[in-house]
Amino acid sequence: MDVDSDPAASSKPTQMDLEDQTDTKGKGKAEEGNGKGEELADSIGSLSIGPGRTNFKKKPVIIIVIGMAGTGKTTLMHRLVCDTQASNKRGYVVNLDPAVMTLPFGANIDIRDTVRYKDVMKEYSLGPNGGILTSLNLFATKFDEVVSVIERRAEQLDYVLVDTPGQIEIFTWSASGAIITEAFASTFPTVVAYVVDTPRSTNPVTFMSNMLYACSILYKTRLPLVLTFNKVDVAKHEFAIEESLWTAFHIPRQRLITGRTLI
Ligand SMILES: Nc1nc2c(ncn2[C@@H]2O[C@H](COP(=O)(O)OP(=O)(O)OP(=O)(O)O)[C@@H](O)[C@H]2O)c(=O)[nH]1
Ligand SMILES: [Mg+2]
Repeated sequence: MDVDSDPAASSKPTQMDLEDQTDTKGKGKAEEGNGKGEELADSIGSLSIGPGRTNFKKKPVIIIVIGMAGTGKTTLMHRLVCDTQASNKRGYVVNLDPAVMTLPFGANIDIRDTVRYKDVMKEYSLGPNGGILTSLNLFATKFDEVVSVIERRAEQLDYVLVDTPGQIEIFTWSASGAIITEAFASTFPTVVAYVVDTPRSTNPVTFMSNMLYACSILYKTRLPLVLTFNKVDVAKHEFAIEESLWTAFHIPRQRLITGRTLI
């Protein structure tokens, strides 16, 4: 019988045949893969990702100082300005209080340079609160210019400190307050520093009403909020950092900064 003509022998692949087949298949796949890999590398190369091509820009952190009348916002601002200078940080100061008589620090942007609060009161026959509100509304219409001034200097700045009027509701519940806060928050990392007058908050009722106000600002602005217990040289703040106090009222405790702002 002719061995070569054995159908079984011719159809059964030898070990070598199998290896050859695997090699050829593997090679085929590898070549195919290489082709795809090159294609992928080309398309990645065409994307504008690379060390020299990133367009991430350094942005300053905006700190908006908000608090009830007389809680010490301007004094805290002064301390923050001194602190940034002392620690070689580059700060930029914005005053949004049109009714303040004197500032203990130099403001880079001052609402009083644009809107004269007393003239606004006269022109629109308004009382003091209406005057502040209208001044802020007028200033808010030009706030994109303030943001672009800060944007132009963004690379050279670490912090932008913003003082707000004592009439807290004028800033937190008015359209202008929302426009200003959102304009900042949509362009820069923004934080609210809510100033608490510690001596005036030792009474539980006052304390809770103050904290609820802080919560309303937190939920309205949807920005990180730092509770800043001020005037602790007059009354200690320890009662306020009791964990049980916060959990009992289901109030989100963000971060507490405590310190004396008046030296
Ligand atoms: N003892 C003490 N007094 C302070 C402190 N901070 C501010 N004050 C005093 O509180 C008063 C009000 O301070 P401001 O900084 O003007 O308060 P404000 O919140 O800016 O006031 P408005 O802008 O009018 O709402 C001033 O007499 C300050 O000297 C503090 O840390 N300790
Ligand atoms: Mg002030």
